[in-house]
Amino acid sequence: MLKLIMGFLEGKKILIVGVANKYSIAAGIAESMHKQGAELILSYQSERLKDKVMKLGNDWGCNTYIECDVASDESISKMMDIIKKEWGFLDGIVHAVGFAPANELDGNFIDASTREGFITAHDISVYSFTALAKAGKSLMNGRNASLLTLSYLGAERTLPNYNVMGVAKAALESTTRYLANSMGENGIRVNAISAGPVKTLAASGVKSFKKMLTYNASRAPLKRNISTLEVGNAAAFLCSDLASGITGEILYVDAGFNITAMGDLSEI
Ligand code: NAD
Ligand code: 0WE
Repeated sequence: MLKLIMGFLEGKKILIVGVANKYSIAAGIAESMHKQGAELILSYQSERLKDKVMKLGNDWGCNTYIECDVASDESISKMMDIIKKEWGFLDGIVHAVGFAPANELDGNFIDASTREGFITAHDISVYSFTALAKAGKSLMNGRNASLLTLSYLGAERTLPNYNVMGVAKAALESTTRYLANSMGENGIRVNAISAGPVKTLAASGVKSFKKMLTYNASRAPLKRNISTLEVGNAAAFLCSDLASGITGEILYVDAGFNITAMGDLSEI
């Protein structure tokens, strides 16, 4: 018997925001979505990243690349205009963007926190998700489209140095629920993945990041860290019609770390 093998994202057109290099979580997502048959458009933050992102995108069959600074409504709106011309519609948006000034992520929360840092972190890491949803809504209307963002356990628990990013991720998870409720009537689903720590550009320069990876791997039920492709596979599922009943959900891809409280006692 002839069996046709089709990816579960066949026919879906998806915008991915947040590829910087091959280590980016967004790159793992692009790779998995491409394998499942999605057509992708990649945006990049600035000219400086253009060549690198275009080289990567080549392997995922991309032929449209758009510069977009998510801090600017004008930049987002120009991007959506290009997508409208190129595709006419959109079946999904992946938001894999986060930023706080480096000095906010170093030291005791109260000492490191500033009003300016709070505003920047929330603008780039939280509001930008709503901004993309708002600007992309008309392109996604009535298509069983889906939005996805990336969160981290620091939204719910404190950990060293994550500081204002934890506060921003809590707001991002809440934003996921409000967007899900707001866009449900348009058939648009909105979800988040809470990923375990991965050594990406955003993690480089973070004090003791290697120690955090070791800590997580030793305590997680799976006794290891996760890969960007594992995040990508969950992202592909959530943005596909296989997840048609799921919205407003925060899905952990963290080797189970979040369910533990005491790990094992072998080191004590
Ligand atoms: P990354 O550095 O590869 O990706 C961050 C991206 O944000 C980059 O592509 C950067 O260009 C983009 N960006 C920053 N400011 C922007 C702006 N103004 N306009 C447009 N783009 C902008 O790092 P990553 O770890 O892949 O981060 C992706 C997402 O995953 C972030 O939301 C991060 O908080 C989240 N996350 C990361 C980890 C981890 O351990 N690496 C764990 C859980 C969640
Ligand atoms: O969400 C993230 C990355 C957040 C991030 C990291 C940086 C470092 C460089 C946002 N903005 C910046 N700005 C910079 O200038 N993660 C989940 C990875 C991460 O970052 C941490 C972590 C973990 C985990 C920062 C401190 C402590 C733990």
